[in-house]
Amino acid sequence: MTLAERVSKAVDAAPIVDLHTHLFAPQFGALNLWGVDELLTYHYLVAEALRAAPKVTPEAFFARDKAAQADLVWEALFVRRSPLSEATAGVATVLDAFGLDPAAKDLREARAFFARRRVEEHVEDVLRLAGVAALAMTNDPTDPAERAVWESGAAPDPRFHAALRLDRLVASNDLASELDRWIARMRPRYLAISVNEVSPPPRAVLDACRAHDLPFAMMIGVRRAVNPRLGVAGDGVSTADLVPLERLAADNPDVRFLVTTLARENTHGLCVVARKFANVLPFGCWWFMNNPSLIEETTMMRLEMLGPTFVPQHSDARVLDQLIYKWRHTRRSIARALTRRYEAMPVPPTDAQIERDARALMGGIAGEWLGA
Ligand code: FIX
Ligand code: ZN
Repeated sequence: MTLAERVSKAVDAAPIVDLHTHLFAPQFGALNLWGVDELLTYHYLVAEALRAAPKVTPEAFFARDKAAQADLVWEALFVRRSPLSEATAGVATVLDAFGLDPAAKDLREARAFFARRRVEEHVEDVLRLAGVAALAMTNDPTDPAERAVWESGAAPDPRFHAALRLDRLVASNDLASELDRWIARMRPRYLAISVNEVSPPPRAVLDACRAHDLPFAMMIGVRRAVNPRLGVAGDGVSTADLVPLERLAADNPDVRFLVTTLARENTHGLCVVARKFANVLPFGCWWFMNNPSLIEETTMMRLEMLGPTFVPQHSDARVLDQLIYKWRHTRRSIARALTRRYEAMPVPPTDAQIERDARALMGGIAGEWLGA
């Protein structure tokens, strides 16, 4: 076997711990999204379809029901064009994994296939096909539908860990007691927020992290509603100043920070911050960074600057089936980056070394931070 083949084999076999998704355990009922209509109405694809079919206004698109939206996306991005973008290639990978034709002229066969699936068996099959052992959800108690599930006392599937999302909760009048209450109810593995610029979080957040020994995740660089007509597909990116992150890490050495940045231009700066502060863990290639070319480049850079002490990727999946493509595609990019670094070693790595590194990068380090 060549070095590249040995690395691919180890990366393919390593169990994934997915540090950030928007998935819900089956106990959350209709919040657990799966199937071809959900796949095709993913906001990444909505943005691409409205670009490819500019005569359809966003308002006209969102006025259609979900199946009609999916039909339009299929026609614009898969029938009239080849699925070359990463989001479209992902749908093709998922359909192919289920033995469906990614070049079909309509969605009849795919819809019939998903209609026959039972949710419990589907969850098992997707996790197995994706090689995912555990994942983190995004749990926002200000969302009425989600809140109702937590308040009913539901216990999620133990592979789906809670992550308490603060984007809206931070506006609470009595944040400290809201945090206590939701930490007790959800038992989250970390607290999280996505921001445009880094600014110090409210004191109650850092206090809660300390009191409960929970990491604080910051997702930096999103500019919300750059084009509000597109809804969740309308968010953009800007480069952030990482000096406030250095201060935060320096001032709070007893708090662990999980950090990802959305701008490619921030990737290098975040590696430098992480070299200075062991309490900062760079994770994932987020959203506009989740492209094979950028994952390979980013993983190479992180390996060169940090060694295997970071989490190369998270899926950010919103639809269960996306786990299959997001992780299949990512594995290829990570294996390529790892192979290139091994090629730089004067003595080739043993199989045991390759396996150890692959396991740490794909799930070991994320699992330690998640306590999974
Ligand atoms: O803030 C986030 O967690 C983002 O990932 C989402 O807001 C975004 O819509 C998304 O799904 C990106 O992948
Ligand atoms: Zn996300």
